[in-house]
Amino acid sequence: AVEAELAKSYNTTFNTDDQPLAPCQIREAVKRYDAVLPTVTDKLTAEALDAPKVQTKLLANYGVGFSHIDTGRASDLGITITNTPDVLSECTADLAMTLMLMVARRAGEGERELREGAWTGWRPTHLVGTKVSGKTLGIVGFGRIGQEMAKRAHFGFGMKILVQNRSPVRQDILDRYNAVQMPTLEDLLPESDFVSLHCPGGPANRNLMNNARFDLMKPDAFLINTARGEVVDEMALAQSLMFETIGGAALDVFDGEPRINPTLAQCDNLVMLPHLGSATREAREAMGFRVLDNLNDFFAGRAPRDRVA
Ligand code: 8YV
Repeated sequence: AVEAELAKSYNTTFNTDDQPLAPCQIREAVKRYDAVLPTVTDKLTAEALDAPKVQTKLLANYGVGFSHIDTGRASDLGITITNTPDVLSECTADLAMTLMLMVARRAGEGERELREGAWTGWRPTHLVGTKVSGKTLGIVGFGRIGQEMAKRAHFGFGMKILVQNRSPVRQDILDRYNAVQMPTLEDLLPESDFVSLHCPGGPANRNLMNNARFDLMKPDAFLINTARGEVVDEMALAQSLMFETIGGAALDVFDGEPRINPTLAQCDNLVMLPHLGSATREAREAMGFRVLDNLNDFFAGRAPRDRVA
C-alpha cells in the first residue's frame, strides 16, 4: 500500500533485486535521485557516498537504527537524514521478550530435537531451563524500545528492572516500571539475570559487550541482543558460551549480517533469529508510512518529524 502512495506523489524507482545496494549503485543513486530510502542492508559509507556530484537532499531511512549511514559524510554533503521511530518499538520489544523466553526455556533446543526426531519422551530433567518471572532484567539503552521492554517484563513477568543509559532518565519514567538507573554498565551487569541491549549501534557502541564485560555477568545470566550486531564482540560471546561463563544468549542481529560467525552457530546455548525485530505486517506498514511522512514534510519545505541528522 505504501509503495502505491509513494508512486502517486513521486517519480519512484524501486530496488526490486532483493539485494542490498552495492557501493557503486549507492553512488549512482545519490547522483540521480532527490531522495534515497535505504534499509539496514544498504551501507551508506563515506566511500559509497563519495560521488562527484550529489543530487540527493534526503536519506529517509526505513528503520529506526541508522548506523549503516555515515552521518558525518552525509551532513558534509548537505543531506538530511530521517528514521522511523515509535512505530516499531512494541514489535521489537515483543521480539526481545520472545528471545528471552526462548533462550531461558531452551525452546530452540527443544524444537530442533523434535524436528530431528530425537525426542525420546518426558523425563524430569529433560531440557530443564531457567525461570524468567520475578528475575532481574538489566536494560542497556532506555529509549523507546528499552522502555517497551521494561513494560512487558515488569507488568507481565514481575521482573525487577535495572537500567543503564548514556544520559539520566527522568525519575517519573523509571517509576513507571519501578526501575533503578545504574551509574555504569559495570554496576548493572553483576546484578542482572538477563541483560537486554537496546542502545544504538555505530562506532561509539562497537564491542560494548566485550570479554571484560562478559566476565562481569553472572555465570547463569543471559544476553539478549535486538539492537545491532556490532554492539557485541562476537568472539568474546562465543567464548563465554563455549566455556559456559554465562548461561546463554539470544541474538536477532549480527556483526556483518547476514554472514554469521561460524563459531556462534556451534553453541547450543544460543538462540539466533534473522533480524526479525520489526518484522510484523503492522510495523513494516507503519514504517513505510512514516518514511512517506518524512518525505512529504521535507519536500513541502517543513521540518521532517524524524530528522536525526
Ligand atoms: C528494520 C531495524 O527492519 O529499525 C531498525 O533499526 O533494525 C529493523 O527494525 C531495519 O532497520 C530495516 O531497515
